[in-house]
Amino acid sequence: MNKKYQKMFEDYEALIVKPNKPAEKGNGIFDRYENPVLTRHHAPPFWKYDLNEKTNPFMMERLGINAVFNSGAIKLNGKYYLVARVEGNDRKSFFAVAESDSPTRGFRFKDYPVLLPDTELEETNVYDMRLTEHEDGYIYGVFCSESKDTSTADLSAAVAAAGIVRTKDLETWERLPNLHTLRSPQQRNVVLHPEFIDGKYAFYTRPMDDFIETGSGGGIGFGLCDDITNPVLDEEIITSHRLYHTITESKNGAGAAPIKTDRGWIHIAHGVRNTAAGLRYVLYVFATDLDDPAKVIAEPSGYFLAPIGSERVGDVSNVVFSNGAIADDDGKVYIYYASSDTRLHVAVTDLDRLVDYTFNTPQDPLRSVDCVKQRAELIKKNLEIMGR
Ligand code: BGC
Ligand code: BMA
Repeated sequence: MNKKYQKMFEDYEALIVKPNKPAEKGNGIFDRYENPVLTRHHAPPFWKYDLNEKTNPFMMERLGINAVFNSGAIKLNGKYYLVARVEGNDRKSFFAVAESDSPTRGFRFKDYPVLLPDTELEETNVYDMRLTEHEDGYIYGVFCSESKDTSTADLSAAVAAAGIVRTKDLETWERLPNLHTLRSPQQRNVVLHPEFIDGKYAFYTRPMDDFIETGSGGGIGFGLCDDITNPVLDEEIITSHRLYHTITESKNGAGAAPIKTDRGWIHIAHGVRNTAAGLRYVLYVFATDLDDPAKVIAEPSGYFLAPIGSERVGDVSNVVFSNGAIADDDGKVYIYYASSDTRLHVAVTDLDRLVDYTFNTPQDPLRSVDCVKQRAELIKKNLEIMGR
């Protein structure tokens, strides 16, 4: 191989083995890690360059990679796997599996991206896969399957639906039909619940009237499906609602598959509000009842994790988004979140902290005047402790 390519491969290897450590200033709730776990530079050079000097004398990238971000996550046979959204310079996304022995560093993509069975002929783009290890024995991947909306003259009109694949080894993927929701024309952010509910498959949905606007869609939905090989949902009950003047005012959506704790199912979701500078995406947390995963039993006030510093800047700035988390055997919880649709980070917490955060953080009182009262109570108690 040409010398320049050798250097490129060395740099790539150095990036893959780069150490990572918690950033210094945590907030007690979680610790961010310093370096992203996946970036566009983690795409192997042989995905981008033609390594043949004759056909590529100038060593050009022939098929560039623009970004590596929103990733599903799972631990399997002692290894950590991310199924990332990889976006080419052509704006099309695809999925690729990265593997590591560590949850916070060392992720290396398999030689080939996932070659999805081409069963949805109108599908133009795919992204944001949520992985669920279901009690039926399969690992499911539910993702957004986007097609052009041909019913209008608007060139950018699109239809979002939930695509479904399943696998046992993250190598061979069986594609099932897209989820059909009888009452919602569009769907994004659909997640499969890991257990049967009343003997049925249960999905978290995000009903929406339009491609971008949720319209009458009131929040994160929940519905049951009899047959996963012919997936149809009728009723979608709203679990976590969108609310005026909160972090979920414009939209919200499920993130990683919910984490089971002895107090309830913990959901790491995203909330979106609109601003003069565009949509702002943050992560938030809520818990639902162990026996009735549609029933919200706790919802801490405000955001759990918001974009800070350099996370705020990227292709779609002011965004954090998560569609994968791993609850490890030692009680640690790794939350994989992407910033500004550009790169993927990890934050770590543990089940005890997550449960404490979820059940002991006050709720949003929804009005400034009550928020000040809430804070004044905290200050009063603290001043007593401080002897003032
Ligand atoms: C993009 C997504 C985005 C969605 C809604 C899609 O075309 O690929 O990243 O979330 O539009 O804005
Ligand atoms: C959404 C998602 C993400 C993306 C976010 C911000 O609707 O589905 O893919 O991270 O928008 O652009």
